[in-house]
Amino acid sequence: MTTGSTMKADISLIGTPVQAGTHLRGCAMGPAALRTAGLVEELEALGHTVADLGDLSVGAQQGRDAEVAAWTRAIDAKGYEVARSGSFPIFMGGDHSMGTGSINAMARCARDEDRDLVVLWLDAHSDYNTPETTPSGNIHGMPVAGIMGEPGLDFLFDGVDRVGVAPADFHLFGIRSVDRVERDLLARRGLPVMDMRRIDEHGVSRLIGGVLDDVRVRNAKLHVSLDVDFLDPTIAPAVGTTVPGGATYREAHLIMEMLSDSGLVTSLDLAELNPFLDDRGKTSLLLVDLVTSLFGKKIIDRAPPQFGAGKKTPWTHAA
Ligand SMILES: [Mn+2]
Repeated sequence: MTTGSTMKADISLIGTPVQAGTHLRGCAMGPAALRTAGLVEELEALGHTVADLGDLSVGAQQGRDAEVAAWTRAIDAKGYEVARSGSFPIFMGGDHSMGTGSINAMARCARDEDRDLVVLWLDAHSDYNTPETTPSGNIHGMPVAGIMGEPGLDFLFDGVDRVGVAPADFHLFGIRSVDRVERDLLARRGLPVMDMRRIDEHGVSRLIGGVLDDVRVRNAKLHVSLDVDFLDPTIAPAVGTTVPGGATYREAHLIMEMLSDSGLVTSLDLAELNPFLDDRGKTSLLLVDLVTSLFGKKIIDRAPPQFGAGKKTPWTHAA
């Protein structure tokens, strides 16, 4: 099942309230906030079938690393089961360490179908630190490095049938905060980095269009991983790692509408929503809005305003 403007999707919501990957509490409330903001109802209003599978849980674990690893196992197992059944999984986080599990699940599905998995990682950060290089020590800054097999992160895949993603198929989009060591590693490994300067220079439409063309030609699966901090903090304050200069409301919706029109997306992460930091639910509501765009809702789905003959139009100056 993929997205598409006219296609009616079978969608499964999987709550992944992991917050062991960050030092800040609140991400565990992410799935509840998305439900409160009406995610199920809005998707159903578009004609889709939605099954809310509730939240996964991992129980008590010995320490932070073991806890994140347990989440990866749980998310990988459930995501794989859901996607193999033909449903479209929306993983509701939870901090971004959730991506190790969801992406591994989708990479396994792709392998089963003899296809490749392409990832669109929408984020202010490249999340390419390792336990050696990390300034913060937080695992939510490491999932991409883990997926790419960087040293010190194998523990994340403990007990998981691990399937990699080719570096050239992992598109980092919206990046504007990268540590020095990360930058060198990214360049050496060859991950495509579409930072904010490239987005300013070329525009969202051309860059996303390029990724979609590639996915289409290769009949690959496409996983979208949306970190709240991809968005500008003025429209999306509910995240512990805000960076100024993020995607605007219009850019974010354009991306979602292009993804929707393409019909190529096969799974989605909503990561890093921290409702504790929100302003009257505005970030949760925006995320729900963006998801509905991805599933076919048009911002402008009404006829343009009509103006009578001889009447002033907004673009005429004084007659
Ligand atoms: Mn992230």
